[in-house]
Amino acid sequence: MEGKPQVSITLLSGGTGTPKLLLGIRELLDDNLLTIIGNTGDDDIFFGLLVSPDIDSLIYLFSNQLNLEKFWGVEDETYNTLQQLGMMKEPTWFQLGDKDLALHLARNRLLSSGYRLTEAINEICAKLKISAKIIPMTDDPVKTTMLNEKNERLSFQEYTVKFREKIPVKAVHYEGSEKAKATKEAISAIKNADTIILGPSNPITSVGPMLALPEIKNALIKSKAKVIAISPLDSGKAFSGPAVRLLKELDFEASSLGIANMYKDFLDVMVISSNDSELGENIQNLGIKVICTNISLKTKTEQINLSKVVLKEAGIIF
Ligand code: FO1
Repeated sequence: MEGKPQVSITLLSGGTGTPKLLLGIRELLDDNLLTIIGNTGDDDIFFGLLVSPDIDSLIYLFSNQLNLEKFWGVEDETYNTLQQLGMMKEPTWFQLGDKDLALHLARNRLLSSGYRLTEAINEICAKLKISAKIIPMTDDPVKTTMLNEKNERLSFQEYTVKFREKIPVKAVHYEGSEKAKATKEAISAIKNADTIILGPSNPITSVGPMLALPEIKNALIKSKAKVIAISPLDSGKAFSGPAVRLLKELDFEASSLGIANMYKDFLDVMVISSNDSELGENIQNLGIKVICTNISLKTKTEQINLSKVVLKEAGIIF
């Protein structure tokens, strides 16, 4: 696109918050300038097929198919397969749509023929003519699990979808993260970025699994790029999802300051809500520059305006 700047931007993304920001960024920059490292801690196997919700939402977003009401799955979806499965008394609590299943089948075929997860996703993106780079944080299995009061470990999807985030959580584990290696693609995306953006994603369930991979955290610490995070909290409330509840249950401060503390080893700039401006001084005392603005991403105008704030701070637009 003419007149749009040429830089290299790497984002770390979960499933809903960062994709909303990306809708704004896409209005300002070419997709081919963007590399997105996606969380795979939410991944799960259903009917033998790997489902990778955060990566899949990015694939749907960049191929202009994302359901923008739910921010997961494909628009104009149907559920015939699920209905048939229900008739056979198979579990149907996780709503796999017919169109969505096609992605899981395609990925399964590639994985079965020896592709790494990164390569399978790359191949699917190429076929869908996606010019942004979508990279999983690891090719190895890492599973975010929630420990309930009976000391049972629930998968992230069981916690979120089956139990609607309604059960108390004693601990969150990123199972497999001790052994998993970050992908070389993810590390080089961090190393080669001019700007790194942590979108307004849940620090425990979206960013947490990525930071649990020591190579990713160390690459962020060593990076010479400006690292900018957008808070997912406004006045102590999350725009979506269980961030506040989980932060409190796990004894973190459920505020933008609490999140700044979690990211302080590598963060240069934090964008927080104007409603939270009183937290600014304490965040600055952590060595992090603070920008106060409207961080709501409900409307297209808000998505573009917040993207402008971030890209201006990065020196990418003026
Ligand atoms: N979220 C739901 O609340 N209910 C569902 O049935 C559901 C199905 C689903 C299928 C595929 C997919 O990629 C995502 C899906 N999600 C569903 C969203 C998902 O649970 C979470 O929103 C993400 O993991 C969080 O990023």
